[in-house]
Amino acid sequence: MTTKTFTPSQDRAYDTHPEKKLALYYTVTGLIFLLVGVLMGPLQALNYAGIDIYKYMPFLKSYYQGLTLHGVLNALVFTTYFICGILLYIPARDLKLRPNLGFAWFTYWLMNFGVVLAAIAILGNNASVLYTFYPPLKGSPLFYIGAAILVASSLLVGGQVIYMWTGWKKANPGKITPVTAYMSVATWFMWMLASLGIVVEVVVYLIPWSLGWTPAVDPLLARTLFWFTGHPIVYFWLLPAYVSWYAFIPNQAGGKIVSEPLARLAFAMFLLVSVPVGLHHQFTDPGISNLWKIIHMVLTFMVAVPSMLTAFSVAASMEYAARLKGGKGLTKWIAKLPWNNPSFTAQVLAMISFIFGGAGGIVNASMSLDYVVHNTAWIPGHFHITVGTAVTLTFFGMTFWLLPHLTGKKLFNPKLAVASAWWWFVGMMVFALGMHWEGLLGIPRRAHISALPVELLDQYAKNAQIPMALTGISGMILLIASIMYYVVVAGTLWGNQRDVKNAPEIPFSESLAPVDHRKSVRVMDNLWVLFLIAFVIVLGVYLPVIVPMLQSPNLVPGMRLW
Ligand code: HAS
Ligand code: HEM
Ligand code: CU
Repeated sequence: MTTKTFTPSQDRAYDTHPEKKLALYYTVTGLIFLLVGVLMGPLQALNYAGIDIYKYMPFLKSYYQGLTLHGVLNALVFTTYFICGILLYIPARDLKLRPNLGFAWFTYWLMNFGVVLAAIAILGNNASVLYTFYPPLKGSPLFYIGAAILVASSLLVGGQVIYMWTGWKKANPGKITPVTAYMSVATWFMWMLASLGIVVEVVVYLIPWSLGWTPAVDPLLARTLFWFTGHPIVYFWLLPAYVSWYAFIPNQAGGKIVSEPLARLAFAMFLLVSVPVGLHHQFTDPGISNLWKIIHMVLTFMVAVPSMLTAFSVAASMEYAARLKGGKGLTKWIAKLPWNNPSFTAQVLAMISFIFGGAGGIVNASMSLDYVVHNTAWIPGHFHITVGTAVTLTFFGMTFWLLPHLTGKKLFNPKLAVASAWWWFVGMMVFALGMHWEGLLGIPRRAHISALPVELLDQYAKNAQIPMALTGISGMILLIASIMYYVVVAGTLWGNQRDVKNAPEIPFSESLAPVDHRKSVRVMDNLWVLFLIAFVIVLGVYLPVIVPMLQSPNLVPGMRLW
């Protein structure tokens, strides 16, 4: 008789669901890149307080090398890894399907390869082109090739999710896609369409140009293709956070999704109108007709609508949960929410930051107001309470259940986790106040102002002492918040024993009412059709902008300013 030997507990954590390990690798790799990117942040915040410490940083050749690392690692690399981790794993579990693991690991390693190429270029100071890499700034080809591979890998992950979902539809004729899978698949469809611009920009123009195969590029065309993707990419970051707010927060609060059709509608709308709005980043660019700028502006206001739906719907789900627990009054019920749950708290703080981030976005979208704030410190103020908090802090909140769920290890020090969320939230709100204010006083973004000659810096500082001080202080608060958060992550991953049986499950929420019989829900389930309509809208608003650029190109050779 043979006795069954127990494998080390380490292996058993992934026995039932080997895709957990994949999700863990994707998300933790993303967090590691974020750590490097985030460490640049306080240096930049001090710059905006007029304090220059770059001379003490021998590993950074310039402010712009650090800023490229910060923007690329945080906004492009961290987000993509994290999203590929969760938006492959979560819909697969919702559909009760297993991804093709061989293929999924291939996409993970491919992504690593791409990021290493880009990192070699940036760390070698050969691609200090910032995360928008506008030509005629010309970086090493490794940077563009790496970026292309990063995007391509994410598309392969999305392709796998859409493929799984299509298989599920075939196997379940007449059934409605479960809501969490629906939201995830819609997000991937949106990204498939959104990424077209950057793929064409990089593959057709920038790679051949950086390799010296073509002598020049058209900066306006490149910028237009960039923002074709560059706006909807913000929804590629935001929608996974919305998945969590709609699908998990009601459960975490102790309630249900109050309106599932509304959740589906929000995602259907994002699929339709996220992309045809990119010109709101180019209001000041010459060479584009005002008519098309105005059309993109109006569509931008439309794409704010599903976010407003989300605000009311998610708040209602939380209120429902709180009232179930006896919460009363106009606002008193808020106290009944589980504020000691770090995952919940981080995400609700993220939502609150987004009320201000969204309001600022509407200001930016209004053409005449954008002229006041464009290219000033206001803009980084705006996006640190959107991507830097609404999204990042939501992802932090998700890790507080996800890492225990994936590894079977208890969350390390939940009180510290709650504190890290509050410190991040407060730090970013102070940061946003300082930066928006500096922007209104005319202080430019992307400016190494702390290295200016004293007389010039004094001119800025004369009016802006308070906001500059706020920005500097916020950088220190955020440094502390980051340390706290990473202690929790490291403590969870390396400091605890596994207890797989008691690990938390995915907090899928139930719906308050069944929705399958609803006609609107059935119509919205045709994501391929929505995708095709979105494609037609995009052609309609982009061809008239891009065709004239192709007809009269303004070609410029590259330059290296660093
Ligand atoms: Fe933006 C620039 C317009 C949303 C990110 N944006 C940027 C840049 C980034 C960025 C990175 O029109 C800089 C790019 C660069 O480097 O040049 N943005 C908008 C608009 C929205 C918007 C209209 N942005 C985002 C999101 C981002 C993001 C989301 C990242 C994730 N943005 C602009 C424009 C520019 C711009 C111009 C160019 C400016 C220039 O001059 O360069 C909208 O989508 C916003 C809609 C959002 C709302 C808020 C809804 C609120 C919710 C929270 C509810 C709270 C609850 C809590 C439930 C209407 C959903 C309740 C709590 C309880 C306790 C009960
Ligand atoms: C830019 C600080 C975290 C994304 C900046 C700037 C500052 C800053 C001061 C403006 C630099 C300039 O315009 O010259 C910080 C601090 C952070 C932090 C103190 C927290 C410790 C994040 C996070 C994200 C992010 C979490 C996204 C996930 C960006 C991006 C830029 C930027 C995309 C624009 C870079 C560019 O203009 O090329 N950050 N940041 N930051 N930050 Fe952050
Ligand atoms: Cu935008």
